[in-house]
Amino acid sequence: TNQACRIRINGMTCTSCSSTVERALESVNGVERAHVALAIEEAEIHYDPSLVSSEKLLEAIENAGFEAILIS
Ligand code: 9UX
Repeated sequence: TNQACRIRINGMTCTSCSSTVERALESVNGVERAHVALAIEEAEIHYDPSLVSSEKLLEAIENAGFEAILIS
């Protein structure tokens, strides 16, 4: 793993929401670790760019039911 990105997540209102997103991200092949901060509505994800792209990470969040916007 040698890449990290930050994603803004809209629609999370409780810790179950943020846990759901975290699990969704960590289940994606190529993701090493994902941290979702509910208070600031952001995720930081470390991943292997040869296996997965930030676009796929956005998709995983959207599929879990939340709006996702790439920050960096
Ligand atoms: Mo918490 Mo989130 O009760 O979709 S799980 S609001």
